[in-house]
Amino acid sequence: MYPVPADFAAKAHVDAAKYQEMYAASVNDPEAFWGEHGKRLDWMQPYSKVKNTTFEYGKVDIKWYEDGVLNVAYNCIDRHLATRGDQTAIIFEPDSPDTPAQYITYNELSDKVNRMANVLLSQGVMRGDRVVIYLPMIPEAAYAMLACARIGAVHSIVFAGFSPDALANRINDSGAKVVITADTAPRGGRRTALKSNCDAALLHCSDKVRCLVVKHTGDQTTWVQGRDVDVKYLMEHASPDCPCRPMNAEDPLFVLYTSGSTGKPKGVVHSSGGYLVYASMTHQYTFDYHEGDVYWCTADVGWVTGHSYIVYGPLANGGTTLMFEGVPTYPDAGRFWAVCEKHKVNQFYTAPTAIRSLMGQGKDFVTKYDLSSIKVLGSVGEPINPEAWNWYNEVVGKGKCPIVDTWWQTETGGHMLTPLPGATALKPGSATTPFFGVQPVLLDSTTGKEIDETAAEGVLAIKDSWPGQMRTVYGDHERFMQTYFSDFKGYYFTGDGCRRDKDGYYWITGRVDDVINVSGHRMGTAEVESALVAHAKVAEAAVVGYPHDLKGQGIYCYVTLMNDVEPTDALRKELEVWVRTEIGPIAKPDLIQWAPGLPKTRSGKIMRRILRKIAENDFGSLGDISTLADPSVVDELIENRMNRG
Ligand code: 6R9
Repeated sequence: MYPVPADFAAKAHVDAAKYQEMYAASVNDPEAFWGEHGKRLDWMQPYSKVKNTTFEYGKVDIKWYEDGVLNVAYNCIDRHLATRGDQTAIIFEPDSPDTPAQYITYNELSDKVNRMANVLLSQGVMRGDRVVIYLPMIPEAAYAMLACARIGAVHSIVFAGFSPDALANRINDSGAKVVITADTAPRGGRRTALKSNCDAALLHCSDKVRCLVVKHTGDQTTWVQGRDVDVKYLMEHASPDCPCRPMNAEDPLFVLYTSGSTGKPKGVVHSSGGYLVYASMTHQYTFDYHEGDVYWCTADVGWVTGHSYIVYGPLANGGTTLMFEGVPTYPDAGRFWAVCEKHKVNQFYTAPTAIRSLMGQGKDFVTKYDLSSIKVLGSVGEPINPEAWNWYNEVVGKGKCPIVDTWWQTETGGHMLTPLPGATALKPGSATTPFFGVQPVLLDSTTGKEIDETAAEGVLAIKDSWPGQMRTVYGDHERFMQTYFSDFKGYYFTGDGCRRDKDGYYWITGRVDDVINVSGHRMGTAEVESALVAHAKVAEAAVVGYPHDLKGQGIYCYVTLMNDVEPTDALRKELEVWVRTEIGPIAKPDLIQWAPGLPKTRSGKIMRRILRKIAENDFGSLGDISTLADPSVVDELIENRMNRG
């Protein structure tokens, strides 16, 4: 246990006693609690109703502040102008340390967002229309998000590391009118050809889709007359005034595609009012953010962490948020710490996978920088192993910065289980206790009953709604109910397994479904499988995760080839490249095992439990294999397993 430093607690927004008091109030009377905290936003028309939610299967319906009217961009920009127009809103740190940083004030942010909003209007984007954003980590990504919010359009960001196919699927599923991209994206000294990826994607989309191009590097790209538009040029000629559209609290702010255990990625829909209340409140309390602090989240805006904790939370709070275009290891493994020193970062938020990879490079990359400005360290995306936690605490935090291990999901909009740095004693590897208004429960996975004992293990579910909760799956409310509310009736099911210790602390044990977590990126094994079977030489494929030192989990593929195909190393390479191009570099298989047969039940269902065990090199405890149609395939798979360490 690491107790809260007394001097930290004294200055924090919330200490242990206040946490207890506020938490009790939040669950005893959510209506009153969230009614009060909803006032942290500026409303054009105040709400009279706070909470109207049901988790009942078949009728799931989630509404917060339902008759309130507001504009998200107004809350992130306009309301700050009178008091902090000249304060830096966004610090932009480019890929190369030799390129000067940009300090974008709230006044400048306002100017850019208004202009970009007018550009979108000029392209025919109307309230409720979807806009796909396929941009690198540059200020224009934030401008584009806020410009959409300003005019009531719904953005859907596609991570710039995704392939043209993945981009096309998302443009088509969301029915976007416009896609915003950049010419090329520098990262780690190399350049990704985003515009040409976009060109390839648009071959599979309606020819009505406009392509707005941010000329970021000035690299040459192809140009389709009548379809492609130079955003910066239009922004220069657009008016710097664009009125904020009054939006209902429940109008969608964005759709973000995320992987599930089955089928294609689903469009997670977030609201305007409840989402912003929750993102801004968690940002303030979890990081103990104070006026004037410089805050840095290293995530990409393509993930939910970038939405809530680079853009919406910090800007709604009138904060200074840092956007980093580069990678942790360029020009060397000291870059994160160089940037922390350079901009005197006060709160630093990253993923365990980054910590693990930097740990391996040695302490010197950290200790040569002055990190005394850092007050709070954060972790997100996957469980943090104690070695990484200790290194983060000792080498980066010098033992004086609380580490907030934040457990949450794309679906939850903001932090759900997390320490509050002035209130919660820490245990390395535990996301500790719930945020205000969150009622976690452990369910018995077979009976579906709540487990009452404090010390217990089960699947993690949430008992009642919170304002940041997703509202639906884009265009498929049935799938929303099926995915999250059907297995355990009356609860929101997270898909994670979890242990609760005798002190009531929560420890996430990992996904209990067919979702894997590779370097903090969430991926459905079904997506990788369908990419593999799309290859002409592949007959069948099964994909599972296995423990990987750096990535947390690696991607292990069992591949059955077509009858006449020879299994060669060249083919293995070909399949790796194939999956990379089908989905994106993050989905590249780590291990491919040729599988003449897969373990199936008599009804033809692949027994993934067995494949997981073999991939984990833990084949001594395969459990009952008697229901297999042909148990002998198992011996063959064990014999030729790829992970032997
Ligand atoms: C924010 C984000 C969600 C899944 C989630 C869980 C894993 C996230 C974690 C964590 C242990 C943490 N996860 N944070 N596991 N400790 N602090 O990552 O969203 O991409 O939707 O992933 O990530 O398995 O269910 P998303």
